[in-house]
Amino acid sequence: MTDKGALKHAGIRKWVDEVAAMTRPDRILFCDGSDAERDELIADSLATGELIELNQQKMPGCYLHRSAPHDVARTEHLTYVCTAAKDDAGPNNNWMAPADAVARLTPLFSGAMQGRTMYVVPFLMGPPGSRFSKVGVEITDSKYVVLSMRIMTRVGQPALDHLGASDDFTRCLHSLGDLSPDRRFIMHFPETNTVWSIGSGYGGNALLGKKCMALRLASWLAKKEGWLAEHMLILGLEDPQKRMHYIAGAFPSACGKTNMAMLVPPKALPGWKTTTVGDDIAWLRPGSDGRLYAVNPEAGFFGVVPGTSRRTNPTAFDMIQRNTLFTNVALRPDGTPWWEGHDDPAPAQALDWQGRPWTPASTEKAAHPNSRFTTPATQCATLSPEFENPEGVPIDAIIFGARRQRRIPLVFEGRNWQHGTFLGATLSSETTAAATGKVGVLRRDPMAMWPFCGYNMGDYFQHWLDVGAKLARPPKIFRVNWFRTNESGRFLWPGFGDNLRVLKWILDRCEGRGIGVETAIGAVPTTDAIDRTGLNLTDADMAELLKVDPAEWVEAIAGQEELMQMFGARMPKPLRTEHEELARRINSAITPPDLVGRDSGT
Ligand code: GTP
Ligand code: SPV
Ligand code: MN
Repeated sequence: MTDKGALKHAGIRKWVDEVAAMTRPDRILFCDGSDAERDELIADSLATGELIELNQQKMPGCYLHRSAPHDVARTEHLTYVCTAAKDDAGPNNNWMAPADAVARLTPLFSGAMQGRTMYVVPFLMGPPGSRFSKVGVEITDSKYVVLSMRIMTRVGQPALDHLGASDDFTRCLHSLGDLSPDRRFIMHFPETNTVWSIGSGYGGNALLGKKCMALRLASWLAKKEGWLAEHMLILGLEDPQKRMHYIAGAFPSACGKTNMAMLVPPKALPGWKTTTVGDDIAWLRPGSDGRLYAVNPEAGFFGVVPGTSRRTNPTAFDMIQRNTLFTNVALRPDGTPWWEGHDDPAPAQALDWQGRPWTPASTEKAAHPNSRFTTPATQCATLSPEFENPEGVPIDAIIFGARRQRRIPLVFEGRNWQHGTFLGATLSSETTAAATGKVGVLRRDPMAMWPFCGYNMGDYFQHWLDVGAKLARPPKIFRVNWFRTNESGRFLWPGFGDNLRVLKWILDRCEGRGIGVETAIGAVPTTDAIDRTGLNLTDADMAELLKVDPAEWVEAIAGQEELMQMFGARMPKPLRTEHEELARRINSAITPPDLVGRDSGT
C-alpha cells in the first residue's frame, strides 16, 4: 500500500483525482495486493475495532467483523440500473435517469471521505491472461471492503498488467457514507461502465466486483458481446470411470450453490470425485467446438455461514479454519466463532453477532442468518485444477434450482434448450436472508438473476435463446428442488452430499442413459432411477419427491401468465409458446383425452 504517487495509469489517476475532489479524503492510498498491505490493513482495523481478532492458535489469520445492525444484507429496493431509456432497465430493475442519479448521489458523496482514507483498489475479474477477464478499480473508504476485495478478486499487479495502457476498466466508487438506509444507494450505469454505491458496507452492496460488476454490468456487456454472465456455481464431477463432467447451477441467493460446488460424495457411491470451479458467478461463452465454456471470475468465496458444518459441508468447514474473515457470527469465550447449524452445541455463553451477551435461552439467533465467511479459493481442498484455465471448462448440464416446499419435483429435465430456457425463466423461490425483506415468501426469480440482471429481462430471455442457437452441442437443462417438504414441514430429501445421486441421474440422461418418464412438465425419473444405495429413504417419500400433480400446476400457469404480461412485447415468442404448450399439457393431464371421449360418447 503506497501513497497515490505510485499510481502510474493516467486514466485511473484522472478518475481518482475527480473522485477525491468530490469526496475530499484526508489521504489516498493505492493498493498493490501485497502481504505487507494486508498486515497494515489488519493492524489498522484492529485498532479501530473494525476487526476483532479471533483465536490465532486455533484459527490463524481469522478475524471477525460486525457490520452496522441495519446493514446486514443486500438492499434490492435501494439498487438501481440507470440507463438513458427506462425500458432498457426493464420491470426487473429500479430505474433512475443517469443525470438524476448523479444529482441525487453527488451531495451524499461530497465530503463523504473527510477524516477518512481513500483506498484505490485495482482488481481483475477472471483468470490472469484470459481474454475473457475484466478489470475494475474500486475506490472505497472501508478497510473491510479492501480486505474482502483482496480475497474475492485478484488485486494489484494482475489487474494493472491486464489493463495495460487501456482505459477500459469499470469505475466502482464506494463510500460507507453514514451507513443509514435512508441515504443508501447502489447505482449502476451500464452505458458508462460505472457503479456508485454509498451507505452500505455489506457484501454485494459494497464489494463492487461481485454482483455489481460481474453480474449486473457484465450481463449488459455479455448481451452486447454474445455471452452470458450468470448467478451460477461451476462444479466438476469425475465419475468412477475417471471421466470429468462439468455442471453449472443457478440457484437464488442462499439456496445451495456453495454447498453443491463443494459437494462431498456419499460413501455409498464410491469413485466419484468433486472439483470446485466456482460457487456464485459464471461467465459462459460459446466455444469454437459448439460447446458452452464457463469461467469463474472470482478468486474467493463469500459464503453463507449458518448451516455450514462438518456434517453438511466438510470441505467448506475445513476451508474456513484459517485466513478467513467472518462477518456477523457469534463469538465464543475462547475467541472462536459459532453459528446456528455448527457441529458444536450452542455455547453456554457467547456474544451474539452484535456483540451482546447471548445464552441458549435467548430468543434471538446468535449469528445473523446472513452471516458470511470470506475465504480465498485456494484454501478449498477440492479446488479444480482448471480454476485458472483461461478458456474455462465445457459445461455438460445446466441446472436451475430453488427453494420450494411444494409442487416442484426433486429433478426433471427440459426437452431442449428452448424448453430449458423456459424452465429457467419461470423459476420462483422462497426468499432468504441474503436480501433484506421477509423470508420464505415465494417470488419470481428467473435464472436466479432477478436481482442481478442489469437490463430488461425480456431481452435477456431472448439473449439466452440466441446463445443457445450458437451451440452445436448445448448443455442439457434440468430443474432441481432439494427443499420439498412433507405435511409436517420436514425436508423429504437429505440434500448436501446426497445431491450427487440426482447429479448422477442428470449425467446419465446427458449420455442417453437414465430412466425418465415424460410428464407435462418434462422428463421425471422413475422412483428407482435415482440411486438410493445406502440411503434410508422410503419408496413413499421418493414417490412424493418426484410427484407431478397437474392440479397443483394450474396455479403455476396462472403465475406464468403474469410473467408473460409483465414483459409484454419484450417476452420472446418461443417462451410464450412454451407457456401455452405447458398449459395445454397440464389441461389434458387433468382431463385425460379418453375421459373426454367417453363423456362425449354418452
Ligand atoms: P449465495 O452465496 O447467497 O448466493 O448462496 P448459495 O446459493 O451459495 O447458498 P449456500 O450453498 O450457501 O446455502 C445456503 C443455505 O442453504 C445454507 O444454510 C445451507 O446449509 C442450506 N443448504 C444448501 N444446500 C442444501 C441442501 O441440499 N439441502 C438443505 N436442506 N439445505 C441446503
Ligand atoms: C447473494 O446474495 O447472492 C450473495 C451474497 O452471493 S452478496 O455478495 O451479498 O450478494
Ligand atoms: Mn450469490
